[in-house]
Formats: sequence, C-alpha cells, structure tokens
Amino acid sequence: MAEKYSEKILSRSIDPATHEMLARAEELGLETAWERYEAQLPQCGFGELGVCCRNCNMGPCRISPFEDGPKLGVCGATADIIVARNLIRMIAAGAAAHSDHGRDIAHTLLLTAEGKGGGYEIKDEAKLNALAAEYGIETEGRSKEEIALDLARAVYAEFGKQEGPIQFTRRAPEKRVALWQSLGIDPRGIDREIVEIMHRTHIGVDNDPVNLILQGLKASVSDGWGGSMVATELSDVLFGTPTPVRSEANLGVLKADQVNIVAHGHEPTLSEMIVAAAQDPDMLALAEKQGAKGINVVGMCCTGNEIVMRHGIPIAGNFLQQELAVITGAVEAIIVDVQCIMPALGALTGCFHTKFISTSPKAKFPGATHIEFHEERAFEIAKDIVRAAVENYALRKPDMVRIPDEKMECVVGFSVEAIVSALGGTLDPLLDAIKGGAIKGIGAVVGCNSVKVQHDYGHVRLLEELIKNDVLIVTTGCNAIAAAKAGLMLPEAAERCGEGLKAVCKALGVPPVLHMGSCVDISRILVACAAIANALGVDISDLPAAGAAPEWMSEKAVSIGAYVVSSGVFTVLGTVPPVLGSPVVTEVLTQGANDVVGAAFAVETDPFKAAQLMIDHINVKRQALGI
Ligand code: SF4
Ligand code: MSK
Repeated sequence: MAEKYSEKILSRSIDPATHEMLARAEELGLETAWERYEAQLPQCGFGELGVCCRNCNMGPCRISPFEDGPKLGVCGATADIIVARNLIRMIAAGAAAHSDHGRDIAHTLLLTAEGKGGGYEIKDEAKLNALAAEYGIETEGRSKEEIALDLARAVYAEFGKQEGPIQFTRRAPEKRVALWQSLGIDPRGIDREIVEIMHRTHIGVDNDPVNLILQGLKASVSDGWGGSMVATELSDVLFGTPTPVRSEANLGVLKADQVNIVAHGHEPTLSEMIVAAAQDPDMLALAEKQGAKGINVVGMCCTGNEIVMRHGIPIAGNFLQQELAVITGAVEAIIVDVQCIMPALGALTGCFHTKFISTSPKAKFPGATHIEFHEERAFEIAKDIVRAAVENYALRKPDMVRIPDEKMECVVGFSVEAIVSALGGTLDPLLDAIKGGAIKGIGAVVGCNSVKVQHDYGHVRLLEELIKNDVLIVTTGCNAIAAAKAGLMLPEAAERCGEGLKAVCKALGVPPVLHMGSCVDISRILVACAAIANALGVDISDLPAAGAAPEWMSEKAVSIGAYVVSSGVFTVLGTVPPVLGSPVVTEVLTQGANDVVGAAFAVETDPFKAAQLMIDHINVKRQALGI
C-alpha cells in the first residue's frame, strides 16, 4: 500500500498527528518551522562551531577552522576563548529564564500571603511547613499566610544574595557540596552568578576557557538547585504537589464541538487560572450560548506539563506541535506567557480565526492581542481571556477544522512525594530493586524538540531502548510529552520493558517512564538523586544513573545540561552543541569534567547508540558500587 504521506513529511516526525497536520499545512500552503529551517540551510558553519564573536563592535570576528584563515579575533581572542564565552552566555540566558520563572512564583506566593493574590491560595500546607523548616522559619502557632510570607521573603532574597549559600543547594549530598566549595562553584546568589557571566564575557575580562566554564557551571548550579527548584517547590505550595493522574496527550485532545483553548508557555500562575476560569459557570453558560458543548483547555509545552500533572488537563503536544495545533483550525485561542513560544504564531493565527493572546509584560509578539496578566487580579483577567476565546467560537470556520484522531492515554504526576508514596512511604523498595538488579539504573531523559532531528524519534527510541534494558526513566519537558504520546506513560508499557523492570512496574502499578513535570521540575530529579545517594551513603556521581537530552535546542537546556553534569550525572546530548570549534572546551566538556565534577557530556545523535552509552555508564557505576 502506498504511504499516505510524502517522504519529506515522514522524515520530519515519527508522530502520526504531526504527519497529518504537516500534510494539511502543505495543502493550505502554510509554512512551519520545518520550512523555515530548510530556508536557513546551509546554516552558518562558524555559528555551528561556536567560533563567531559579537561581544564588541570591532567584530563580528570569526575564527577559521581552515589552515590559512584567521586564528584570532581583533582583540586576540582564540577559538577556545570565544567558544567558552559563547557557551556560558547560553548558560546565563537559560539560568536567567528558569530563575525568573522561579522569581515570579515567589512573587505570587508573596502576594497570596499578603492577601493580594487575585484568586490564588496555599494548597499544600504540608509542603509549606516543610520548606519553612528548611529555612528555619517558625511554624508553631502561626497561620499559613504568616509562614508563607516569611518563606516568600526568604526565597526572594536568594536571587539577590551576595554571599550565599542558596538554601536548596544544601539538599545535595554533603560530598557534592564540599566538591562545589573546593572548586569555587558553590553559587552565592542566583542573579549574581548570571551577572558575573555577563561581566566575565565582556571584551577583555575572563580569557581562560576553563575559568569561564567553571563560572558557567556555578551559574547552572544556581539554576538547578536554586531558581528552578524555587519554581518547583513554591508551585507545589500554591497549586498542590502532583500526584498520579490519568490524562491524554496529542493533538486529538482538541474537540470539534467545544471551545478549544491552548495554554502554551511555562508559568503555572497563568495556566492554573485559565483552567479555573474555564470552569466558571458564567463562562460555561457563555460557551453554551455560542453553540459550544463546553470549554476544552489543553496544554502545550511545559505549562501543559504543569496543568496535566496537577489537574489531568490533556496535553496537545510538545514544542514543534505549537503551530500544528493552530493549523487544526479548531483553536479559539492560544494563550501564552513566556519561553518556547514561536513568534511565527502571530502570522499563522492570522490565517485562521484563532486568537493569539500574549499575557506577560516580558513577552510581546507580532500579531498577538495583549491582555496583560497581573497576579493581583489573576482570576478576573483569566476570565477576560477565556471570555475572548469563547466569543471567538462563533467565528470558527467548520470547513477549516481538521483535528487528527491521534491521542494517547497517560498517567502523569510523579513528584518525588508521589514516587515515595507509590513505593509505600520509603525509597527502600526502589533501592532494593536497584541493588538486586531488577532495575539496572535510572535514566533522566529530558529536553526539547529540534527541527534538526526527526521530531520525537530521539525521545521515543531512546526511552524504548532504555526500558527494554531495565532502566527506569524519569522525564520532564518535551521528552515527557513525547513519551506520553507514545504510550510509554501507561502502566501497560511494562510489557515493553525488560523482565526486571516489568516486574517492578507491575508490582507497583506504575509506568516505566515517570512524568516528573516541566523543565524547572528537573529539580525534582535532582532531589530524587540526592535522596537515593544519601540513602546509599554515596555522592550522586556514584549512582547508576545517566541523563540525556535527545532533541534539545534551548539555552535553558544548556543550563540544565551544565547543572546535571555539575551534580555528577553523565549526560548524552542528541543534538550537537556549538562548541566543536574549540578543542579545549570540547575536551573539558566530554573528558576533563570527569576529573573535576565526576561526570561529563557525550554527544550522540543516534538514540540506540546513546542508550548504549547510558547503559554502559550505569553498568560501570553498578560495578564500582559492588551491586
Ligand atoms: Fe572580536 Fe574580541 Fe570583539 Fe569578540 S570581543 S568581537 S573576538 S574583538
Ligand atoms: S518547553 S525548553 S522546548 S523542553 Fe519547557 Fe520544551 Fe525545551 Fe521549551
């Protein structure tokens, strides 16, 4: 039978819903990220190698990989200096993005504690009290608002601290903290480390590639064990700590007879309120009046991860599916806040009835309607946004609607607390399974999509290969969404595992791929690693664990990779980072880091080979532990 889709379309993704919508885009003559990528080819070789510098206006300078080309920038900077500077500027941007997200959540907690949060409440008091204890805040005889106020202020102060330590970094095993201190990479304050990167990479400051990279690692630790962890922990306090919940994933979650609202971006402060406003009786009545059978909020990217794991709100797709959701013609509004939102959505939504609604003063887009979101009036504004979406239903053109059938059930919401509870209240069953060999090790697989590789192929094949080899997976971000779409987040996926992991999953009734949340929730993975390492009396770098980002693309992913390696976890990248122009930086990242932080990066674009690298690493660590 002839293939339904062209080779070109099939080569872009392994996801059938994506195939269908790419074909539809072609039919309508619409451009997506894939066409825009092709128009960029060949991409700049200097950029790919990381050897282009624009840090001052005597440049841009480029270091030639060819023998007869220039080897120095105008100021004398070498390829090693330029690559290291560019790399840590990526870390600074990524750490800034995650940490600003964390700061916004801290701000929301502060407003809520002061009674100025426009509809927010403190949902997880147990977590509030546990965090307060960590910060040495008195809880006895005090109201949750009083405790929250002190906690929010203490956490707020982490960003501007000059001398450190950042409290949550002390959750890392003692040996790890001591190592960071001895290397001078124990962060002082979140903002301080990011600012220092910008200072050091200014012309004529830090010109030692290793010294530059160490500062990059320091800032990344202030992200993973600082800003990101703040985002996760305070989100749990405000919105509830996730527990396992069933939901569905992929574009088939859009509904032909309902108002479809896509919540896209990252911060749950917005998406939580959109979910609440969409359940408001006034809004439901308005939807009915418009002829719709209800209001269907669905998620996209990480804000989707936040609401799927707390409310079971279905998730429409990962990063490369944002345009495809619009092309279904069934979306009344795509509501965005910050991060991973394509500016292309403005022109694209203009071809449909879809409203593109931006909400953050930090993120405006061409072609978007801006309805500014302020936490003090959160519910009220969320209702305005939902109302705009509902009123748009009447403008939907039924003949333009093409919703793919594909959707997959999933079980999500495995916070560390939920995992411990699934294990019966202690980590012991997991440790026993690891020691006994039923579970060979833990794979932390995370990260984005990229048009440079086939959409979801790296994610799904890597996961399949790892679980087949008895590696239990923890995942977040766009990898988590790929896993959900591929059916790997169902307890039934135990059948796709090796015998050992299959037995464990069946006994516990859990999937072999555990959804731990959004990008900032990689901090949950760090907490889990620290707990396991502490239980075994070792450092994180001794654990039979490995990380991977098969389709990463964002600067946030660079910061994530850096803090995961700084925490002691070997990490395989599935797309090539722009560092190969520097032999020194390449060597430090792939080899030298082992001697410094006890872990390093590998780059492997083939997911089967990447899985083998991770399994080999896990086996080496098992042997060293004598298990
Ligand atoms: Fe060129 Fe040096 Fe300026 Fe960079 S900092 S653009 S290498 S002169
Ligand atoms: S959304 S950072 S594409 S995982 Fe967090 Fe996905 Fe990467 Fe954005």
